[in-house]
Amino acid sequence: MFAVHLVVSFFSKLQEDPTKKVDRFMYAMHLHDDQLSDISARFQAEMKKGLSAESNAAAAVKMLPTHVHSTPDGSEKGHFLALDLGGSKFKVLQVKVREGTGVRRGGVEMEEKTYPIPEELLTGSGKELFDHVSESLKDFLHEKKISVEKKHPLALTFSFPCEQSALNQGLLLNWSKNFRARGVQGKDVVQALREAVNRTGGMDVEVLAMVNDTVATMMTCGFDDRYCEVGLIVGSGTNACYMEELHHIDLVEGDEGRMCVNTEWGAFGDDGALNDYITEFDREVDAASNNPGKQILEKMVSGMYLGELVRLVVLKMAKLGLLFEGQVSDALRTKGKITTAHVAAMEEYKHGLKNTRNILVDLDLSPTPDDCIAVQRVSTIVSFRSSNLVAAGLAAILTQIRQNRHLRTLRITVGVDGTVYKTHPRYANRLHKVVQRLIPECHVRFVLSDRGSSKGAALVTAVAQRLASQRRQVDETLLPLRLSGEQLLLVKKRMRGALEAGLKSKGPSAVKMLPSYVYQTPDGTEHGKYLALGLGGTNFRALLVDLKKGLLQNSRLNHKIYPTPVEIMQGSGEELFDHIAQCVGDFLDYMGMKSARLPAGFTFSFPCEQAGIDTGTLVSWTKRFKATDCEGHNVVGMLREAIKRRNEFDLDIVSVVNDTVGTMMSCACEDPQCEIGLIAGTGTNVCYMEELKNIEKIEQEKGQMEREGEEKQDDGAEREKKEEHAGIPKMCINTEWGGLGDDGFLDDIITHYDSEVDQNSLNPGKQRFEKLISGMYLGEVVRQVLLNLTRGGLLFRGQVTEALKTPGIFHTKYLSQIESDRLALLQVRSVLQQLGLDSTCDDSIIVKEVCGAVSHRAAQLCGAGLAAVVDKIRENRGLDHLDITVGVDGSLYKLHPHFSGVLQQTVKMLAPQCTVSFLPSEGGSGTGAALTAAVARKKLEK
Ligand code: 0WK
Ligand code: 0WK
Ligand code: BGC
Ligand code: BGC
Repeated sequence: MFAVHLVVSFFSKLQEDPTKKVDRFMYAMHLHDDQLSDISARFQAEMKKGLSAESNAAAAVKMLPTHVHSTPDGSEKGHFLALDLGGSKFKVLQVKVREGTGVRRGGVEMEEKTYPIPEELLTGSGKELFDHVSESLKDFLHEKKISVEKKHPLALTFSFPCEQSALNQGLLLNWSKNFRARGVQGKDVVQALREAVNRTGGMDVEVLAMVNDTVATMMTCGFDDRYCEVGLIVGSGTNACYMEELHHIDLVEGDEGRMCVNTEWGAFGDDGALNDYITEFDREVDAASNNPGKQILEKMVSGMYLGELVRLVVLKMAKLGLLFEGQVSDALRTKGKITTAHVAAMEEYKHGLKNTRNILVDLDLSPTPDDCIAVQRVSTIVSFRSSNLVAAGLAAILTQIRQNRHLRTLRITVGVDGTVYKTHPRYANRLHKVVQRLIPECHVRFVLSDRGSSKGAALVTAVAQRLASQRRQVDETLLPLRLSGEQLLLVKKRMRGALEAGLKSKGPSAVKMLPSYVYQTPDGTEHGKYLALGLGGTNFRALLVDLKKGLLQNSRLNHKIYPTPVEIMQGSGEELFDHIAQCVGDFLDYMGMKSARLPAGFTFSFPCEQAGIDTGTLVSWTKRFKATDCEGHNVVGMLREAIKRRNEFDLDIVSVVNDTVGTMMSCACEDPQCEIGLIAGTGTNVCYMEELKNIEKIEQEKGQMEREGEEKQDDGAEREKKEEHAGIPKMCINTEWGGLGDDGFLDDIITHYDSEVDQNSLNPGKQRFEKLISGMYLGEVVRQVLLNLTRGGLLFRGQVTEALKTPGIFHTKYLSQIESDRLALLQVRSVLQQLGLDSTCDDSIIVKEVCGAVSHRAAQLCGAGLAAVVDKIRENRGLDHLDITVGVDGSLYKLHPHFSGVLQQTVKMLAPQCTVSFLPSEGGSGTGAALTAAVARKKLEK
């Protein structure tokens, strides 16, 4: 060993350029571009590992979610206190953010004071450290004459790895750099700060946000440059953050938009990923550090370690006689004697060599000029490697962003801070050049954060405040739409009361309870060919049904749907029924059955007063219909006249039923337990089999009832009861529950959004319950809420566009689309785009929430109404428990992603003594109309 040393020193003396000697000695620290690209690729792989839920726990690079979703948009404003803890200086600041007007960005004023942190506090108890922080804060308030009465929002920049589940919370994973205070790791540092502030007392601050210094730096630079989506620190420590796609961050809920991720790249290599690039000097620095094995990349890059690296290299070369003729001083042997500031000084353009000489002399060495050149070269190589490694890391991040956005080229800005980057000569230029070389497809601008990161921290808080106040105002706006269990129970009670009232009086009752003259559900013996005609919410349907005893499933031969033009819906009654007759004529033509005088069942989805199964006097139009000269007229008569007028074919209209009744009948074929028909579509309504004796308003063969009742009194209780009710004469009642509230009974539930919708509807004051539930109105309720939020500046930047003012623009189908879980927010935005509504990510989150609140309420109210019906049937039959099936149809129930589920939950909650099954109708009410016609015919034949 000694011999080698001799040979080496002999040669060195001879002739060599000292830098060459150093380059050879430090060969391992020279990283060529292909090595840097390799490191970059490794780092990107580590990033993906950190982002994925499976591999995050084992990942060295933690990729910590920051809950910062957006960079500043200029609307931030407010006065904030800020603490900047963790860099080389601890600063307390006041930050005043003025709101920008239009495109002009607002302004930021800052007052700051740096407070030294005594060494012992860095390694003492965490409590004392945070007490020092909060006392410094109090001193700052005092010195800057900031009132201690007022509650001050505070932003904390905390430059250490923290696991955050919200903006104002963060568990310290591990200290780094020279911080080692006890009792903080694993704790919520925001809580620790709150407790210290309470201990200090005499000031009222609310810690609204805690951010990493990289995030704060990105936000600071993002205030003036909207391309800034990366934050970089090369200071006493090193780290970077960037805006990642939310759906790539497995550890955070939601797939929409982006979130800033704090990479904590300082730990890259802690799992050995950089072992082939780590030199003996790095191992020495790590071994002597206060966190061996941790922050491997940071120890190759950041200001806390560069000086030490240089010292160890110089020490080794001196020991090998390659410097100072082998002279080694105690100072040179002493840790920390060469600082990063020394390294920077040695590299200065003009005075670098002079500085190097002075520094070495201060280390009790007597360097030759070559020694100085050599040592300066050592510094260059050490800091060069540092900037190269940072460039490799940045290249990985920028590539990730470019790939996320499927771009060939990327224009982006990196916000930077940190003493090494700011003060180390040539460091910044080297970094820029290497980044450009490694990723030429990215146009990268570097912006220095001029006054530290606290502006950014304040902006994060301002954004958090804006989002928090937005959240509060949105909640307030939506509160009237959120119904409590008590309110739903109340609606159930009121519905029950209205059902009872409607059965009694023939007079005006909100819930009309219209007898349908359908006395029984099909018993499977129905047969024959029937024409089923259906005038529903939006279309007219013609259907040919061939009923084969009990076999419903393939009885539907053919059908055709004819859209009903609005001008027909709102024209004259004659035109409407002529239109219907024309459609029937077209259908019979199409079926080649014009000459067959088919028996027909007519489904008429509007309230009709019936005197028998084949007459129905329209009480009032609902939904989009307003044809004249129809209300108060027998719709079967009007259809017959229209057919006569057409004089092309003839029909034997045997029955007219409401679409709820038709739906019940068609489902009862499949499930005899089906005694309720529910429509949740353009309109809403329900019918059910009521006991004749309860339908007081219709004259009934008094005698008939008594007779049947008496006969049966002899066998056992419950089963008996069950059987008993089967024999009790019933009739299907078309409740027309859409009218609940027309008497003001829902005014405490109805919101001003609903009143707007009602006022703008074709039938103001009517169908109030329907207007809270059905598809024709939900979109309008949403539009009213969105208008309200936009006027409040909470949406679409407060711009109330023509589109938003257009009635009916928000078709209910859009609700179903927007609320479907499969639809990413981007697609919500494209739905809004189609409606001419330009929206941001935040906007579409709010729109989705409004749609959810409106449809959720609709389903709950529908559930409350149905709970009243099933409980009435249960009590009718004196049962403790009722099993019953509801036949259901309608686009809202069938197409909306959540409506049916919420409806069923609500019924279960409000009618616990009933087991209610829901049977979506396949055949639609058309088949039901045919069945009703068949039942009616059978009755006539008897
Ligand atoms: C200044 C920022 C601070 C950050 C520091 C990093 O205001 O948040 O921690 O830069 O650089 P350092 O002071 O460690 O060199
Ligand atoms: C299908 C039925 C029809 C009913 C309609 C209601 O066959 O009778 O009127 O559902 O749903 P909408 O078309 O109003 O969504
Ligand atoms: C910390 C990071 C911080 C970086 C720069 C590292 O030691 O782990 O959280 O961003 O230093 O200050
Ligand atoms: C009508 C009902 C119909 C319901 C569903 C309501 O507007 O008044 O008769 O059953 O819509 O279509």
